[in-house]
Amino acid sequence: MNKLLLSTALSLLISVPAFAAGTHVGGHGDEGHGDMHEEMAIGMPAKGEAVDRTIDVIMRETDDGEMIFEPAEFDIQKGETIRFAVTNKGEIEHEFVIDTMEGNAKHKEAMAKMDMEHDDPNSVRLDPGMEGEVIWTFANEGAFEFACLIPGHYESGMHGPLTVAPSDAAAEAPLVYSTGKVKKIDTKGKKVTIIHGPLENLDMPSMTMVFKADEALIAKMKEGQNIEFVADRVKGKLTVTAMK
Ligand SMILES: [Cu+2]
Repeated sequence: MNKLLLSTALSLLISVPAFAAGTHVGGHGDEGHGDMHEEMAIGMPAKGEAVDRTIDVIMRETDDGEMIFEPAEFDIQKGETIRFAVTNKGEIEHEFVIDTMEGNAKHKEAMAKMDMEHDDPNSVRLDPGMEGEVIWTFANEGAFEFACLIPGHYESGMHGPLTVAPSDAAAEAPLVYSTGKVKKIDTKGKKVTIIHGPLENLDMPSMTMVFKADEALIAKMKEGQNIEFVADRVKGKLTVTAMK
């Protein structure tokens, strides 16, 4: 019983410095986080020259009393910069806002108390017959929403899903493994010499070459070991980027 208590106390003691170290790492992370605040979860405003594609958006009322956006949904790829060319073809004022669902819900609540006219880069408000635009870079994957937050309009149908999917670029590059034998390891220089088979992704034949590799990968290698690895160009240098 006493032994058990003792070992519990010991493990608590041991876990304290580990926790402190974890907090420290978190502190460093926050420095990077500062930059993140400049963009919203849905992304950030962009300039015209960055536009990858334009989506025409129409806002209008229907004969049966609904208010709609056309199209009714958007599918976007992460990293795309979109120009929403918005036209109000209705008889009353409308707006086009893109945000998270929570962001729109909060904003809508505020608008219900007081009809504010916003001039945020993630929105455009248009009188009947007018045209406007929102140019936006979708930096994050996720399920977002576009809406008109003028009181009553959301409820009349003016909202729809905006889905940001992973980019094709990320999907179309599966890892290509090559085979090889580790000839020499230079831990200090973070280099490894590999007698390798063809590097198909780099269009290179079998030979013996020196690759850069990070410490974690080098720690997994032994001279004379047969390996399956991914070779790629990183900053112009042949690098081992993964290993089985
Ligand atoms: Cu509206």
